[in-house]
Formats: sequence, structure tokens, C-alpha cells
Amino acid sequence: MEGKLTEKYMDQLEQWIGTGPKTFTLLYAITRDGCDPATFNQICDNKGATVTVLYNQHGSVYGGYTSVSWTSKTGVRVKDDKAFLYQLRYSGSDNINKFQVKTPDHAVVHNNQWGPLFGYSNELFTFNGRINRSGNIFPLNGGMNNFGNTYNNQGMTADQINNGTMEVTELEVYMVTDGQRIKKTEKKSSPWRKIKDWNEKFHDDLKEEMVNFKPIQGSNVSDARILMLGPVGAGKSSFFNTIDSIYRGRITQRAGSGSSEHSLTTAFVPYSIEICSGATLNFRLCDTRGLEESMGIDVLECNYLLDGNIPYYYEFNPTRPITPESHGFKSDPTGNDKVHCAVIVVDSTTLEVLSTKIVEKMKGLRGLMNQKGIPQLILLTKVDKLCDDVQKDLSQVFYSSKVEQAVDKASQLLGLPRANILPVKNYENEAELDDHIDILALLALRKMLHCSEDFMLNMKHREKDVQGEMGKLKLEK
Ligand SMILES: Nc1nc2c(ncn2[C@@H]2O[C@H](COP(=O)(O)OP(=O)(O)O)[C@@H](O)[C@H]2O)c(=O)[nH]1
Ligand SMILES: [Mg+2]
Repeated sequence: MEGKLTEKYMDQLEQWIGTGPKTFTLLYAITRDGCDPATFNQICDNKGATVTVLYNQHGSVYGGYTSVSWTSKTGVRVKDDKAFLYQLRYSGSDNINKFQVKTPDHAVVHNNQWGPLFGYSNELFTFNGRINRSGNIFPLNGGMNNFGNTYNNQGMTADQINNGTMEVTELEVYMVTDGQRIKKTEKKSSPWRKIKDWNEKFHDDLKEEMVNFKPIQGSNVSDARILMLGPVGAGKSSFFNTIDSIYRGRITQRAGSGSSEHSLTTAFVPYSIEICSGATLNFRLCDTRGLEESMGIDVLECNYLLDGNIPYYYEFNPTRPITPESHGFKSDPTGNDKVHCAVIVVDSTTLEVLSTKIVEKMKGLRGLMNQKGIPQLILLTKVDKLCDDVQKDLSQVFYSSKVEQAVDKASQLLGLPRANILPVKNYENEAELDDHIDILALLALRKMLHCSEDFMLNMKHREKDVQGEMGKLKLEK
């Protein structure tokens, strides 16, 4: 069995222990082994350094480290100048604090009738005698009295560590040994999607490629029109801002982004990108109002959007959908007005909880696009939030099984091939540009442009074939 302690928290404990790389082996877990001093001692005695971790129902994680083996003596104070208490999480958020031992002579107490006890004055006393489970909870009978006597409490109170309760959902004891951990975050040895070398040259080549993009000759299209659709907060506006930032050479925020229940973006804005030389790139990223269960864009409006009937900067009004009689309605759109590639934007962290209504709505839109032969992609945003490894180093995105699983899930949910699912991390909190963010976003953009080209080519051939047929008909007459 693997414990609940995350890789990130192991990193933190390893840093606090401070003597190089450490492996953490789960010895004892009360949910598995029962909460009983006899069992604790039987399993954990004479195992060398250990860390005890308590988890409570308020989302707090805390405990103690001792470098000395536990033993089944009867109430003996044990010296340990390396012991410390700590907290990692408080009420659901990271809260990282180490409480170093002040009086090492009685850092821990060994007693065969008790669970782990740190500090002779019961500074972190887990349990005395057997504790029965009550639902998901073990109401431990220890306490954190006199917190600050043996350990430096840094001015904090016990309540600020354990929420004023010794009820826990889990208590684990890990053996700590020297050695490099094989990281639990299931990093794959080969990528799940292969791309060229992830380096500065690749970045510059990709960036340049999009500058040179030109719509298919003879398709009568001056710029590729990419339509972004998706739930509110999925990251549509942020994706445009990300691409815009890459080409402006600084973080930009031309499209308003943020969080609110309803759409911040209410108009149809066909953003184009101007590079530093003043030239405009030959594609437009069209931002729209979000797909909401009740108030968002409806299927009819989407139909008009795809066909190019809706004028630029049109303000969507959920109570009064656009009709052919509406002001500015383009009743005779050209190939240039049409959408050439549709991108459904989905927040990767919401895949498990997307409402069936929204999924049905997205599937309905896909049906419409299929009829029109419009290629579809899914932009899977916020992959930084899926996986610690990816958050630390975005270049690991194609090695992360968590991201791969999200791609699979999105592919199943909406019935699109895996190759059409594009993971990205938008600029959101960064002050400076970052090559890794750029590469991932540019890869997504490149795929959008390739799909647009495919559509334009089909459109051109269809027109030619239709004209050819008509020519033949005329000749026959
Ligand atoms: N961590 C993270 N946050 C993101 C990402 N993309 C967007 N966000 C945040 O998600 C929120 C909604 O984004 P926004 O672009 O306004 O969504 P829209 O409603 O689809 O246009 C904003 O607070 C963004 O900063 C991403 O890739 N990673
Ligand atoms: Mg928006």
C-alpha cells in the first residue's frame, strides 16, 4: 500500500531533515492496521528514523520526525537533537512550518501502551490504548498540550495546527532512509506524444512558422478564422492573451479574463495578432461568450457563427438571440467570414465534474460542425494544475501520465481523436514570458492552423468541382 503523503510533502520533509535524499516507506497506517499501541510498536520498533503524519477531516496535515528508533519501553524519555514537529497543511491549504526541538533530552517518549509521543509534556501525543474507528474518523485521545515546551512553536498555538481537535482520518508512520526516491508521480520514460526537441530553437522555429502562415492559395481566404467555444472560465480569453503575449514579446491582457459565474466575454471578437514590426498575422482567434447551461450561446447562434453570419463585435444577448433580421446580420457571408476551425476549450481540472448538460451542448455543436465539415480540436487548459511535476517544469507535459489521462478522458467525453486534444498552460500569474509556456501554446496554434488549411483546401476543391459540374451542365445544354 502507498501512503497518503504526497511527493511534494516528502520533498519538504527531506529538506527539513537536511541530510540528503531520503526514501519514505510506509510502515504503519491506522486505517489499514488499526489504531492500537501494540500494533504500532510491533511494526515500528527498531526501524531507525521515522516520520509520523496525522491527517484530519479539516484538511490539515501535521506530525513529527524522530531520528531515533521507536522501542517498547515503559515510559522512557529519549534524547533526539534532530527531532522536530511540523505542519504541512492547514484547513485545506499548504501551510509549511517546522518546529525544531528546543530541549533534545526529552524530545520523544517511548511507551508500549502509547502511540507516537513527541515531547515529555505531551506536545504531540497521539493515542493511549486502543482507539476504535467511528465512521471515517479516529477520535484520538492524545493532545497537543503544552505545545512550545520542548519544541519551538514559533508563536503558534496547537489550534492553528490541529484545528483544536485530535480527531483524525489517518495516522501514518513512515520509515525514513537514505537514498534517492523513485518519484511517485508516474513519470514515463518515453513521452505519450512525441515532439521535436524541446528547446530554444524549436521555440523560435515554431514562432516563425506561424508568422509565415498564409491561407491556401485560391481559396479566397485572407486569414484563417479559428473559433473558440467552451464553458465560462475555461481559459478562452487567456489563450488569446497567451498567443498575443508571445508575439508582443511581453505579457499582454487584451482580452479581459478572470473568474465570474457568467461570461466576462459577451461579444464576438475576432482578435488578430500584430507583431512588433507592425505586420498582422494571417489568422484570427475569435473569442465568444461562454457556453453556459442556460444563458450561453445557443445552437442556432452557433450555427450563424460557424457560417459567418454574425458581424464582428456583435454583443450576444441571451434573452434575444440573433436572427437574420438583426442589425448587421451578414446574410451573404464569404469563405473569409466562415469559421475554418473550431476549438472547444475545456479546463482540464473540471473534466470529472463537467455537467452532462454542458457535455450534451458541446456534443450538439460538434454535430453541427461535422455537417459543415469544420475540423474540431479541444484545447485542454490549466494542465499545470493537474500534476506537480508539470507545474514545476512544463516541458514534462508529454511525460506526465496525469496529463495523458486527462487527454484520454477529454477524447472519450467528446468523441474526438486523441491527436486533436491539445494540452496547454496559459499565462495567468506570470510576470515574464516563458519559453515552455510558449512552446506548448504554439504547438496548439500550429495544429489549429493545419486544421484550418485542411478545411480551406476542401472548400477550394468543392468550389472548383461545383463550378466544373455547372460548366459541364451548361455545355450539355
Ligand atoms: N493555472 C491556470 N489558470 C488559468 C489557465 N488559463 C486560464 N486560467 C485562469 O482561469 C480563469 C478564467 O480564464 P478566462 O480566460 O477568463 O476564461 P474564459 O471565460 O474561457 O475566457 C482566469 O482567472 C485565468 O487566469 C491555465 O492554463 N492555468
Ligand atoms: Mg473570456
